[in-house]
Amino acid sequence: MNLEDTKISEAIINTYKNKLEDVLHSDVIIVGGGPSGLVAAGCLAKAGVKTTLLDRKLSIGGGMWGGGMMMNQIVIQESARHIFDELHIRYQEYDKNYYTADSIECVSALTLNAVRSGARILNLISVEDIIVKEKCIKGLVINWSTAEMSKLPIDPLMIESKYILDATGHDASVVSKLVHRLGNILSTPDGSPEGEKPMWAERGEEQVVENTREAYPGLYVCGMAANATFGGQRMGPIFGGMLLSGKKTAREIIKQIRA
Ligand code: 48F
Repeated sequence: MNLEDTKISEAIINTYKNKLEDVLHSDVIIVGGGPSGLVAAGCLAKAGVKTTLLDRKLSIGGGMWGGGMMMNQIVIQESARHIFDELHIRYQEYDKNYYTADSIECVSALTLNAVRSGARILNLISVEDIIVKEKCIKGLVINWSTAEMSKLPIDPLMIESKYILDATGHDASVVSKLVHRLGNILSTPDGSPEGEKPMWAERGEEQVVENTREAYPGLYVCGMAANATFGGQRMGPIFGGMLLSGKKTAREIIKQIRA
């Protein structure tokens, strides 16, 4: 069988172009493919919501790959075990309320679930700015991550969405861009990001779910970005709260879309 070099290029260029064109208009754009963003993507897409997930890195998975201090095991607690069961992720009971799982299996399963549920995932794309009209976030300004890294003066492209989900982890990078552009306009007590608080796993795990909500019209926060925005403790390599936060935000956005 013949294999033409340029046919391979043509296949990639044409099919990627279709993907990119398809993400011009989404119901929800999730920025960040860590555990919370991936769970949200899976739930939203499964519910028939047109979902796009962007991540600036080559690999999706955020901080989950490295477990704790590069030991690729993670811990979850009882309240999140049902999510592992739903996604057929294997785990072991270490002690009462402590379950361990292989972080590589977790990221792979969360990613496959999101993609197979119908979420469009684009890696190597960075969000560099936001589109705000009539006091509501309407979309994002994106660029190749390589353009961001090279610091070359390359103009970006724009994509639209009904809702944006900041799942960018500790940086809460969409929230920070919003505040950078428009000042302290968040739904926090003084309108500014409240910032992450020190390590306290038990509190942080509860707060990450409580703090998962709308931070500005059209902009939701989940995962560590929720604790960075609404002020929650950090919790390290326990991931139940991240998974529950992803589920909660998907539920809330679906409710809004269907209202
Ligand atoms: O940090 P990250 O894994 O987010 P998360 O879902 O989970 C946090 C945990 O991993 C861990 C923890 C658990 O106890 O504390 O930290 O809150 O993933 C965030 C993803 O967002 C991407 C980044 O590459 C990472 O994969 N990201 C960040 N800023 C941008 C971005 C941006 N401006 N554009 C695109 N992607």
